[in-house]
Amino acid sequence: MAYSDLDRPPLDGAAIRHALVGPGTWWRDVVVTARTTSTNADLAALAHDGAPEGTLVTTDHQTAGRGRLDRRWESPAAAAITLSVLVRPDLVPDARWPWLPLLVGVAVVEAVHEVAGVEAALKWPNDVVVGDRKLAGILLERVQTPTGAAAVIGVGLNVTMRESERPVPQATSLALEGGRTTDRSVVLRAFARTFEPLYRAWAGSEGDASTGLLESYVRRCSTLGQEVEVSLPAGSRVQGSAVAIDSTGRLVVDVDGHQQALSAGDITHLRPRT
Ligand code: BT5
Repeated sequence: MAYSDLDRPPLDGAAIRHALVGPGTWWRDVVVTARTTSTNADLAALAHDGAPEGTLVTTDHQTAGRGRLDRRWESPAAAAITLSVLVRPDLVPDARWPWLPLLVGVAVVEAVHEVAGVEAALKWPNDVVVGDRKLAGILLERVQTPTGAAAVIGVGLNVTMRESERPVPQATSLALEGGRTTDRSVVLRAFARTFEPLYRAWAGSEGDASTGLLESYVRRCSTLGQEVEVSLPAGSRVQGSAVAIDSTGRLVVDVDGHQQALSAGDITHLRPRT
């Protein structure tokens, strides 16, 4: 490892596994690799081979990270957390699965607040932002496996990324935001600890977000109350004010007094309107 990367030690897989997996915890397995193309792709393959809910895959260097809609997620080696979590929410109706990436966003915001003191917010549906700078991205991929439908939820969180390494000008990292820790293991474990109870409560209520998740999400969502312009895949646009999140995690936009609910899967871009 280069001299300049002394602040980027590799993840200690055994220590993370020891901290997360054990009697009474929800986490079942932790897989840590030095390098891979995409942790989401790796975990989808494990899911096909029967990996249980509660499997977490992470890597020091992700070389072909996926974003939404075939976009890319780029992270310098050992400068980010790139992880994927496998869930099998068998009792949750399909219509409520879109809450999963929103729930993960809440866990990321809480974790970086707790261990790094960075106050992030959620840009609907699931960008984790500090001001208008993107700290983390989340990608949900639904997979059919021999034992039923599952979801692979990926998180890319910039930790020690420097200004000169930003893949896009609006990217930021815990280091750039003055986070009090940039130890990836510490942040990863905080995320895992925060995610577990949120997920258990949501899955245990059959995905009913009104039992707490909706309120937690709304409290951290910076999109609500904004004037927004939303681009849809067919090239059309919706302009209006973002007024609510509905029971399935859709954003409700008031367009000239007429309310329109937008699904995360249906939007290409969302921008504040100037
Ligand atoms: C996302 O997509 O934000 C979801 C990113 C999910 C990445 C994780 S990493 C672990 C797991 N394994 C994977 O293969 N993927 C997941 P989207 O909303 O489409 O945003 C992608 C856009 O964010 C790109 O087009 C860039 O503009 C920008 N971007 C790329 N890398 C970035 C970074 N490191 N920080 C901030 N912005 C970035």
